[in-house]
Amino acid sequence: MLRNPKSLVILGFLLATCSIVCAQGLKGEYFPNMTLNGQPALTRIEAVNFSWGGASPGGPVAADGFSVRWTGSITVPVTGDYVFSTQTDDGVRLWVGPDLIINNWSDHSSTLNTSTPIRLRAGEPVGIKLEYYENGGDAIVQFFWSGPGITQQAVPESVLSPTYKACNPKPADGTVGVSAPLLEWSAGPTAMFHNVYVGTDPNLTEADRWATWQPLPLALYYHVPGFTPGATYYWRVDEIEKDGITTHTGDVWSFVAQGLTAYYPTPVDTGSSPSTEPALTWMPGLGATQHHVYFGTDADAVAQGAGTTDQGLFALADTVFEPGTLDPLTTYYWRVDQIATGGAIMAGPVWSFTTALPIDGFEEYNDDDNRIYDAWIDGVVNNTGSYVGYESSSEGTFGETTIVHGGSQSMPLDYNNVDAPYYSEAEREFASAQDWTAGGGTTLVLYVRGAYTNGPARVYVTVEDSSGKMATVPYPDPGITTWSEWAEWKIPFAELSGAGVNMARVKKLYLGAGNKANPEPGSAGLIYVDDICVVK
Ligand SMILES: [Ca+2]
Ligand SMILES: [Ca+2]
Ligand SMILES: [Ca+2]
Repeated sequence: MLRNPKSLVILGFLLATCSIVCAQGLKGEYFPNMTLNGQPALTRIEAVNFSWGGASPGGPVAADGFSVRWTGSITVPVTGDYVFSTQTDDGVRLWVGPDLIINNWSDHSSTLNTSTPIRLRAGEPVGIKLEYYENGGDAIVQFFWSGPGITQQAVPESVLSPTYKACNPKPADGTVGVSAPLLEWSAGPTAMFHNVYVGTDPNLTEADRWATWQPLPLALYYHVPGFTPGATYYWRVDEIEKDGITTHTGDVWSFVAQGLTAYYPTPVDTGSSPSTEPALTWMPGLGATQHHVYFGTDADAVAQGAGTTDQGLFALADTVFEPGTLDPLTTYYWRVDQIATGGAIMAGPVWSFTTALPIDGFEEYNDDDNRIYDAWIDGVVNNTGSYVGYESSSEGTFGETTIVHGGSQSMPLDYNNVDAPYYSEAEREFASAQDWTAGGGTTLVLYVRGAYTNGPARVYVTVEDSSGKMATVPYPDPGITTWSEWAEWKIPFAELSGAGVNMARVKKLYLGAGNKANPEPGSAGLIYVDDICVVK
């Protein structure tokens, strides 16, 4: 078990350094209409200095009939009077703090609008909201300032901040092997106070609050004695404005403290391996010189270091063990002992994982006789909005070779629901019916990843059995297409067999975006799929 960090004592050192500013620019949200309505089709961080002409501003946004809202704050370098102006085609309105200082919300050709002077104080962030729409023809939006020593020019991203949240965590989010128990971050631009939460569960609660109402400067440090070696910690900093009420809840960050013995196994302990050819990895603990690995299907034999489980010694830099091809839906046990200077052995804990029944890990596809789009039929053949693989091959495949969940390939699946038939799907038919229940399989698992430039879309899986019975399961959150990280998607067989599909006779698998039963115009984008498998 992990130690409850509440029991740790905070020595509590908070040091001021120079004012490190969080990610720079404003947050731009692009809407596929002229009224800033609904979900943004595109979100990005940027300064506002665009002359798009007759072109689209990017991503799925059309060249005409869109609107944008930029939000965040500005921090001026010198106290004084500042004048803001906008050059736009078409409509614009600008707020600085609570005040609407430019308002020309109408169709017009490129026009300069200028505010009256506003007194701003150095180092004190002020909220910015800039709204804009483009009707037709050319599109221009530029955000200028002038002030003490500054002639009229585009407001640079260095004085803009898109967020009020804490940022720049150190250790960086996801760092493994943290040995110095020091937490650092940069404050949000309007923060006066900070609530700090640290725990071993990602769902941080009030019980995990370490510090309250810390009136701190912009760059912050917490010194924390004695992390539990090898444990994963989650932390979050909530920023509170000077009214003491307005709170900007931070993102949850994590890190793994360095272990005293081998630690941080992958697959995670008691987890699963989507592949039956896994690479087992670990991190060396403090003072390791080499490792001794044990592996097998008998937990007791691994715990005792029986000869049948002995995989020999591994050099310090060689923290990978590849056991070869394993049986599907089988639990394996392994142990990594650490050998210290002088030969002392520090036995590791016995870890376990269970293999899945792989359905498609996309590893076998090439650019010759086994092309990914020949296995996964796309819109070129089925006339939906899908496109599987890339236009041209690289590294011997039309698949994706950088953004992968497992192995060295995943499937890029382009969807375009802007045009009829307003849904996009790829389909794979198995040569013979597959028994997904063999060996005790109960759940279909796949991994899906999007990108922030994508439009939101309902992603779905359809399974069809050998008698033509089909069932469709959508991912619960249409935002999944906009997440730039892998989402694990588990579909219990009951959701499919409940609709009459015989999971012992699976003939076809479909992956799609949109709603085939009730198609409506939607967005476009590119998602990745990997490690489709069945688990117990
Ligand atoms: Ca226009
Ligand atoms: Ca236009
Ligand atoms: Ca793969």
